Amino acid sequence: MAKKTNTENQKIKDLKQFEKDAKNKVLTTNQNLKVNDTNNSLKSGERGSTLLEDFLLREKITHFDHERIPERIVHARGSAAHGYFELYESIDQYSKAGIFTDTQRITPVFARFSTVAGSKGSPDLARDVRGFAVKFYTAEGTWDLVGNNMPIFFIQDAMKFPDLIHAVKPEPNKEIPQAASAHDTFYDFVSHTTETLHNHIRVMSDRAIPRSLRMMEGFGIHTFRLINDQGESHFVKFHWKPKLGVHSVTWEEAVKINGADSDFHRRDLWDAIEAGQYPEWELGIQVVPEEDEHKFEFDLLDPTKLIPEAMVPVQIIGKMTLNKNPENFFAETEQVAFLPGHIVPGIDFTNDPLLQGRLFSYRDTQLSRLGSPNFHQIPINRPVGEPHNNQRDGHMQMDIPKGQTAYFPNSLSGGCPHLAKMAEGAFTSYEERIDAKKIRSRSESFNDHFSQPAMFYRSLEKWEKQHVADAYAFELGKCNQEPIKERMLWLISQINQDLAKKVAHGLGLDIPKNISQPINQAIGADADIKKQQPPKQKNYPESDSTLSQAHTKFESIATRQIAVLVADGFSIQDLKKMKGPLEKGGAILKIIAPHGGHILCDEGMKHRVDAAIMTTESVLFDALYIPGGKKSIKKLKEDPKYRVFINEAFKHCKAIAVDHEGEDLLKETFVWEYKDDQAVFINDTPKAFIDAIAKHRYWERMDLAAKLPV
Ligand code: HDE
Repeated sequence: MAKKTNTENQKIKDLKQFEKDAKNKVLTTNQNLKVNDTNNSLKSGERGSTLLEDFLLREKITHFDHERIPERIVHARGSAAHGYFELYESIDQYSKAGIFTDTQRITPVFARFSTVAGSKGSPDLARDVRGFAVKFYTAEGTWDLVGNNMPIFFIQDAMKFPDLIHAVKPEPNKEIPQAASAHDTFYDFVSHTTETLHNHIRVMSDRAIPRSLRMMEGFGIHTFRLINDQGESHFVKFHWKPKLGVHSVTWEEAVKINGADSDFHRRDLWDAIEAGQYPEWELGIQVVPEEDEHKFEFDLLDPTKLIPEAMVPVQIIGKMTLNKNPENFFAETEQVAFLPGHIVPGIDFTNDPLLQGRLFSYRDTQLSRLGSPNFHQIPINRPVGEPHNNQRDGHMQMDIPKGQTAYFPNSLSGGCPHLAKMAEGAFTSYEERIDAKKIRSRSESFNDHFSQPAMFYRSLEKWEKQHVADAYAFELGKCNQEPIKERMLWLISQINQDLAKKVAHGLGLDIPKNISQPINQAIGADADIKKQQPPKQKNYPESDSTLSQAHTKFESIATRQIAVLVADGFSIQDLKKMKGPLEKGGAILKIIAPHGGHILCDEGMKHRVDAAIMTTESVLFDALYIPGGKKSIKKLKEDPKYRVFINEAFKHCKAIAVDHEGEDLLKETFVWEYKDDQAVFINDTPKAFIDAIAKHRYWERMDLAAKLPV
């Protein structure tokens, strides 16, 4: 594949042959019969009964009746886009994969982001892990890196996955709550399963409520292997780092965004791509030589542990750009099937027991979701290049395999399809030495469930720590069962005493001295928490700056949404002053006015309104600007919603700028009392405002903001 960065990659070309466009075409049945009435069924007389004969009605209704397929059991809610991956430098010392050695090629990708627990129609800002699945259509076959936006998982063994998911999903008797972990069954499970605590504290952090899908990291989680052309193996962890940095909203905003625009993330991804502001992530690897496998305090095969970047730095090797929205949601985003078992020569699995279970689950789930072993023939799932083998038939067979034979070996078809030679790039599994007993148990090396969540918490900034404490207090506050809350409190106290104290205060409970023995005994050996406490001396860094969002990128205002509050008569000179520099930085200004349609500036020109105030909310924006204009400000003062809008932006620690008469509107909000705040700009320069927007939020305002009503 030649190096090209437009949207015409090989996969997009392949998909084009399946696209259908009804422009200037006549309406037909599926048999291509022209139809001149699709509004009325065939009846016995104008007021008579419908006739069974009506094949047009039957075709239309029958198809409609069968339009839905089962949603994914997890990750049902998702959004996806096409793009490409390019390699910065060859890593042939580690891997022989073409995608990791050929810097001249661009590899088409299709990436799908998702929440885990909610149904297909659930809101985007649920507190949850985000799926981060990437399908690479490589020249040597499809590679799926099916990851999450958190570097670790809740459980260590696939055997526990149905329990975890049953616990977090809506409770089975009443199907409540939707897309929320804040309920008894989830915390019943978590409080009895200490291996969940590391991923769980991440879910309590801001990572679980991203500002945008474009502003979150991705992780392959498991340790994989890279295999070079000498057949040598290195352990590897995959990382995606967003070019825009990692940013989140606050929980209060998340709750409000879910009501104001439940498609917030989906819309944001779509709009950014349509606007040509293509999301980008760099791919990084952490490489560990085979001989260092046992060098760490934790087991590399344990998916509840990460390798601190302070111990093994992430080496950036390439970049993914998403530059094309799907043509059809169902055909592409819904029907795409990711399988961790899709790998290519140069990449291989490890014995991580979670990964091993996933290798079974994903193919199995596609069979029930997509209904046929031929799901790989759906256009979005087809590899680039034509696959050949002796698999035949099955529901919805789309190919027409030619010839007399469908077996191997054969002579009648000249032995074809023939076996690939190693020199032709055949896949062969890494020859790992195995000498073991068949055993159903957990390795002792997986035991420490507390050191890493503790390191995570220690690495956070003050504002991030507060968010974590608030999240625990919220989630447990929604639980009804006191013993579950107490158990959780005790476990949190084993991670960090200060954190536990804050949560206990929020719950109005004391931290128990110990956990209640009866529950412990009832669930068996797994719950013997003493075994899973960290031994006294652990060789972990005190903290790792990469675990905190305070150390992410704060360089750009690209794609930031700026609300501009105006009415007729606003100062066009003020707006011009801000608009040029903001748009130059890639920010998007949205005119919010008392009504839709158009408004007039003070020089009598018409300006298109992006949203009438009644249709939008402060939480949907990153920053706020109010230009002057006597008449405009007088009008804005009449509607209290503008004051709420401004107060909320302040409470959520956003940058606010006003010019000239805009000050008068500010005087009517509680922002006025804090007008010396570092991110409130009155008649200031665009640069000052831009620098504050690039910082994402002014968190120093957080303690004050918490006390303000809205
Ligand atoms: Fe998944 N997971 N998972 N998972 N997972 C699915 O496959 C499963 C796990 C992840 O956008 C399902 O096609 C098991 C870890 C993503 O289409 C299902 C276990 C990670 C997606 C399934 C895990 C993930 C899924 C449901 C424990 C991060 C969405 C629909 C052994 C590394 C992919 C489907 C998309 C989807 C099973 C654990 C990520 C049921 C059994 C760990 C991003 O097969």
